[in-house]
Amino acid sequence: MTEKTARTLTGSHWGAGIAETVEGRLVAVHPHPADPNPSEINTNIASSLNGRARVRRPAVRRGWLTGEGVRGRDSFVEVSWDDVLDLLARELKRVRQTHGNEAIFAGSYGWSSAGRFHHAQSQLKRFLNGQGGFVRSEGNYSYNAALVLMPHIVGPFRMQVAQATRWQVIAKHTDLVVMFGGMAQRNTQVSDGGVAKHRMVDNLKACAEAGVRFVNLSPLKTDAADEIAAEWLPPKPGTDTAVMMGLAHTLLSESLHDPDFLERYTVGFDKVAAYLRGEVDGVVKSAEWAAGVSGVPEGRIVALAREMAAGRTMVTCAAALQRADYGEQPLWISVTLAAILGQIGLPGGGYTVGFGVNANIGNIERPFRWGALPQGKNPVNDFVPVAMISEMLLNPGGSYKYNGENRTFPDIRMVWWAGGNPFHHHQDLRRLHRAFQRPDTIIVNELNWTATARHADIVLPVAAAQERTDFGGGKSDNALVPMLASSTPVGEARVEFDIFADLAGRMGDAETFTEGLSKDMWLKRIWSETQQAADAAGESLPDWESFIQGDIVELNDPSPDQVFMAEFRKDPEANPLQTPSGRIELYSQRIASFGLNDCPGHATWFVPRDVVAGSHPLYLISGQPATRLHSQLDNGDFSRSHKVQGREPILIHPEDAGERGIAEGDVVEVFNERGRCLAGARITDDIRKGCVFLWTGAWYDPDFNAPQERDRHGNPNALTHDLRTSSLTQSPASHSAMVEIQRFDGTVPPVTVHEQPEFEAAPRSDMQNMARGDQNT
Ligand SMILES: Nc1nc2c(c(=O)[nH]1)N[C@H]1C(S)=C(S)[C@@H](COP(=O)(O)OP(=O)(O)OC[C@H]3O[C@@H](n4cnc5c(=O)[nH]c(N)nc54)[C@H](O)[C@@H]3O)O[C@H]1N2
Ligand SMILES: Nc1nc2c(c(=O)[nH]1)N[C@H]1C(S)=C(S)[C@@H](COP(=O)(O)OP(=O)(O)OC[C@H]3O[C@@H](n4cnc5c(=O)[nH]c(N)nc54)[C@H](O)[C@@H]3O)O[C@H]1N2
Ligand SMILES: [Mo]
Repeated sequence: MTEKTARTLTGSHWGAGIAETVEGRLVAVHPHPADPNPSEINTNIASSLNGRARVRRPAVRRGWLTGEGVRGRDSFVEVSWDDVLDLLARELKRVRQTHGNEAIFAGSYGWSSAGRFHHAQSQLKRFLNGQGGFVRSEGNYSYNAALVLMPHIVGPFRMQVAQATRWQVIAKHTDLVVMFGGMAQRNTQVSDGGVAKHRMVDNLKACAEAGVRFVNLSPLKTDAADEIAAEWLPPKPGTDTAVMMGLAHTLLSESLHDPDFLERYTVGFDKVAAYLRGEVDGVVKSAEWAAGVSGVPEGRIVALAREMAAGRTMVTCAAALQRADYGEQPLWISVTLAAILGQIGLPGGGYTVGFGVNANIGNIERPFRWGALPQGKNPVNDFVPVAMISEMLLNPGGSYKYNGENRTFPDIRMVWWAGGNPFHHHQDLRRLHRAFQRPDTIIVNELNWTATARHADIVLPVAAAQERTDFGGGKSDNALVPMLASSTPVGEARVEFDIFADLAGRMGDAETFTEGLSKDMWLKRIWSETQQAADAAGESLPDWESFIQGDIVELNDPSPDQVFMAEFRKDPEANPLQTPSGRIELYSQRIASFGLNDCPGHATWFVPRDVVAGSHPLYLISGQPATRLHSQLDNGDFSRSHKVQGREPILIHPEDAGERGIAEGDVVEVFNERGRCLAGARITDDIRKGCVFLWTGAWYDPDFNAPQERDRHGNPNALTHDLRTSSLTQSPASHSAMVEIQRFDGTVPPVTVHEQPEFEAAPRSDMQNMARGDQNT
């Protein structure tokens, strides 16, 4: 190593790493030596951080200055920080005075970067809370149906995740794990806030060595890790509820159910049983019926039901299943099926929603709460369910249902996003593009010129995690990670704290935001809160200076032998669930009382809406990418090395490809009534015939001159629908889209979104006439 080379620790949602800089420029992030299975996602960072797409200077949309143009298509004008903050302060004052804080939407959903202090949403929300508040969003894209449904039938979902049965318990006690939606190894690279040690593969290996058998019910074979040699039974997407009903019906008709468990721990079983027997809708939910619906052979469903009853069985359900039409149902029937088996609360038995959804669930937990930047109190009481963003912007004052309430959409004039990428994460992006034309002003804090930044009026360039000092701690991890700045911000990018401190000053009161503390003082304060929490938990942490200059601090595992719902099983009267009855609600009187026809009072089978419409033949699944976190680092070397002719890969079954004359490595066009995109063909029999699999997260790159504004890059949300799971939970339903696919024989256009947008020089007078957003209404 030369003197000009430095190595510092860095942290991220996908793991800690060693950042290597040469003369202050980040050149690589290497694996941390303590991590048994480090994620390769780190190898994207250096190339992405120094990539051509970085936002280098504050920028204003040209059309916003002139009162013309279309968001997402216009060019930008680069301006100075002083000018942009003056202009922003004027516009914020105008919106507040004219429309009130209820007209500001800063739900700002997104994963942002790890770090307890520089967390983008916390910074934005703290700033706006000090300015009179904003309309927030409720829930997440990951498991929203579970967040809203589960409290009615079992209890708070986040608690269920934190209390998941540990893998070492499963290795010891379980005979069979039946995995609906598999347990994708690629997804266990990631955990919100960080994961110091990737433990999942080793824990799965231990299970396989202990003789635990796995069945993978998923359209993608590789949703089960090689190590567990799972049996692959691919159902048609969206039919898991039917398969589980077929299993449940078999258990009942062969008297393999557990009447004592159902009697003591659940309510409403009689209603479910009547439904399964066909007494409600005339359809018997037999194995034969389930086979017809799902394509899983009848004989295998019957045999599997018997195998499940014969030993200790864990039923698992991937979060993906509830990110689909009627996504509440696979959750409810998973609980119902496990209750019928009667093993809930026993070591290694019952059900789990969330194994494989991140690195830590079932592997490790946080021993105490880490300190964090306080967000303050939001004076505005209004919210929208997270996936209703387009709906809200397109229907100000419109009414909608949510969790049994009738609610009204706010009239939003200003949208502010920091640390999320709606033009990656939301469904039906052409609709979102129309919705984004509505507000007066859209502000986006970004690292890169993503499609979201390109849809903004004001773009603020922010520093990346490696360009600021912070510390990381996963929400479900047992380690704290020093994150020492390894390079200076690219261009004129600034850390969010400095941006909001300056802006708060322009609004007349910097202190409400800063409390008179510098960044350094804030870090020490948050660390000292963390130290106090450690003390209370009987742990001790080093002082800030030794910690930040040192290595990862690993703490005790608080619950290595945890068994989900063990206390409830031991004594349901003393430890009731937080449901209306205190028991597992296989039938929910409360949900039934809402009178919703898309989510009645017990688990119910529904045919996905695109299947009913019948307009396109192939199921589109858009799971999480192995090579990055959602859209983050899409322009990094590792992510790009997996693209096909620069397009996102799409997995196609050989017979589906053959019927369409598509060969490996071809550029293909994927389309339906909502939109179209290009992608790169990867032909494999790991995917169920009749399904195609396009990874999420390729930066959306619409060609406004092409049919249906074709996305040149391969973002599946060009094709997904923007209907929610149901009117109970209003959750995103991205996994329920049908498409057609064809070879693309035209001239393959270059992907432009990894480059800078178009800039224009602005006459200075435009800047002085700013804050004329009213003309945009
Ligand atoms: N079709 C389909 N769509 C899906 C899904 C699917 O399965 N299929 N999955 C859904 C799920 S589960 C999720 S969680 C969402 C994820 O959606 P998002 O969380 O929105 O996706 P990310 O790519 O993580 O976006 C984070 C953005 O924050 C920026 N960023 C990073 N650090 C900072 C920072 O410090 N400050 C600021 N201001 N910005 C920063 C990054 O550049 C990036 O653009 O996608 C959802 N969308
Ligand atoms: N590397 C990496 N890891 C990640 C993320 C990432 O972006 N990159 N994102 C993280 C986040 S925010 C989340 S929420 C989790 C998401 O975790 P999940 O929701 O579990 O992940 P997905 O990849 O959407 O889906 C898992 C699998 O479900 C299968 N599947 C889809 N639809 C159906 C269906 O109808 N039936 C059945 N049986 N199977 C189906 C697909 O084959 C897919 O591979 O992953 C996390 N982990
Ligand atoms: Mo997620």
